[in-house]
Amino acid sequence: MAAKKATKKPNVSGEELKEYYREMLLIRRFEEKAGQLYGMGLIGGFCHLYIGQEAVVVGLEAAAEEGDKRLTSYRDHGHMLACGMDPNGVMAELTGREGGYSKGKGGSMHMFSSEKHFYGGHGIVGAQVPIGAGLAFSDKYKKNNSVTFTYFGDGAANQGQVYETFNMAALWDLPVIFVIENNQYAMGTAQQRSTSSPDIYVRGEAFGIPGEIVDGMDVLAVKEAGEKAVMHCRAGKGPYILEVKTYRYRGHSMSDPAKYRTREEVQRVREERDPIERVREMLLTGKHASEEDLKAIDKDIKKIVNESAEFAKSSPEPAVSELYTDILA
Ligand SMILES: Cc1ncc(C[n+]2csc(CCOP(=O)(O)OP(=O)(O)O)c2C)c(N)n1
Ligand SMILES: [Mg+2]
Repeated sequence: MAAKKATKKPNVSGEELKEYYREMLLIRRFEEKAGQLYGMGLIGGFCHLYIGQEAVVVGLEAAAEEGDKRLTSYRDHGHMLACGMDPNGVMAELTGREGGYSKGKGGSMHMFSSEKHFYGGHGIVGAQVPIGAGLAFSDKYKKNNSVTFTYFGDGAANQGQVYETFNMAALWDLPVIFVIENNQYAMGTAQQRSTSSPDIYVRGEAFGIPGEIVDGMDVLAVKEAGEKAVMHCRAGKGPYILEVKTYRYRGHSMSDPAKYRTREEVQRVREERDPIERVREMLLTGKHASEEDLKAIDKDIKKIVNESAEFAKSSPEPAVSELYTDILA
């Protein structure tokens, strides 16, 4: 049973590092923009931001190959952008417009892309976990060597259906990577108030599922752990658990009063562990990029994000007739 922390850095080129910087920055700026649009009343309903956790999904996507699948909870915009979904379609969905991925009828928590193998977007805590094992079952059945990244939170890890899924996934050696995005809080409840052990991945031991802890603020550590997990799954050895220790900077959702933690706690993580700053430093000190290069990337990202907001605002609301389409009765 592997129980070691992933510390060794994988070798990546300056170009790859720059790409991870770009992808993490896209998620952060996109979500900051979504936060603004929410404040302006252009986004309604639930909206859960991923800011702070960017290295998790970017690192794991770097370990994925075409055909691999992914699905997650309601905190899902980062996953969509990282797997290559179009920022315009995501922003238009957030604002409930026709040009959105679910034609404006799903909103933040309910977007899908079969083209990018993104299976949601799930508002019910833990609901995506058995679905992820189901997708992995289909891949195993078809013998296509794909893996499914099934993301869920520390809070979701206390759901019963997670353990029913662990059992089946282990029993049938399903190619599924369970990614526990441990951001230390489930809404306003700190992990130590809800969870019996400081590490969650150890629960896999009861089912014979190996796992490990990963520093989720370090995109390279995440990528390396992801590659190991992917290799395990593709070799037909069954599921793997990655417990990625991360942190969300924003509230649980846009309506979070944030009374359960201090500002200083958040500020400390931002200053000492920020995943984007970390890569920025590496790029500069390793001379893979100059300040000018990084400014050009920032500018490019800003343009993409602004365009997505413009696209969203100019896309019409869904027609009334759409109320009766895509409905399962
Ligand atoms: C079955 C169910 N119970 C409760 C809720 C309300 N709820 C929404 S998010 C959440 C916390 C989940 O926390 P975690 O799994 O750590 O994910 P995070 O929000 O930190 O990403 C709860 C209890 C829900 N949506 N579904
Ligand atoms: Mg959490």
